Amino acid sequence: MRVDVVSIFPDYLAALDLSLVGKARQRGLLDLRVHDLRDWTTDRHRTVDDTPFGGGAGMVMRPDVWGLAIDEVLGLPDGAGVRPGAHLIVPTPSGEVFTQRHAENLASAEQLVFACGRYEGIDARVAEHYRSAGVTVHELSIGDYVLNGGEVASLVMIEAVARLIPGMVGNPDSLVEESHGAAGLLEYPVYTKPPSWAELEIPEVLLSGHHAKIERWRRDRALERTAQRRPDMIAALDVASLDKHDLALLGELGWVPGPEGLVRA
Ligand code: 6GU
Repeated sequence: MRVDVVSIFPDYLAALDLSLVGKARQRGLLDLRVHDLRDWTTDRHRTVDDTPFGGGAGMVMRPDVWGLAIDEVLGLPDGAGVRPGAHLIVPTPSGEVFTQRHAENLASAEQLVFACGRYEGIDARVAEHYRSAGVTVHELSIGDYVLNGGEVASLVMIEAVARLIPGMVGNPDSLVEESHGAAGLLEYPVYTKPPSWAELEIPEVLLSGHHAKIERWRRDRALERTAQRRPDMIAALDVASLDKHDLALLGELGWVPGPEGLVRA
């Protein structure tokens, strides 16, 4: 996969040399290039922003500079045309919320281009223009809080996508049961050695070697934890995916089947 990140603070992306993403780059699974937006400015001051039309606080990033940058990283000036597998991602707190489903879909893309805005954001014509040109454009937020720019959000999204590229994670089983996977539940609590620590013991069942009981215990803890921390995820469960034990436990926790999924009793 090819990933391009365009930013006025390219040093922010240095963390992508580390850990799993860094290894994927070394192994050639990921061709990741970080660019300085100011390389596409044409004036002496290397200006990337200006005041907003209509007035108001802050500065807006200029579409002309962004257009030159994005055309070049997409390979458009060569006349090659838009790669069908190219996605333009514009991190913005006013975007759709990025989820594991976005990460899964983006993991099979040929190219991802991250356009990191600062200040009050990028002139809205940039997303509109590339959409019209046939590029798949995603305006994405990483959650309901405000960051100073798209760089950290891009780091988050690149890590979430890169670990799903085939051959990236050492043991693909570790992708199966994790939180926000297909089951729609948070992950159960996990334990390792030593078996006694700070006067806290490991739940007996995990030492029993009884695989069916362990599996049931873990599912119960996942259900309880999800009901406690993420009731929105319980409401979104497919009732048909729940067995009678699940439904009994959820009933004790105050959730009952309604006409469109589980509702609070
Ligand atoms: Cl993608 N950008 C900024 N600036 N703030 C955010 C965000 C993105 N997602 C959440 N907050």
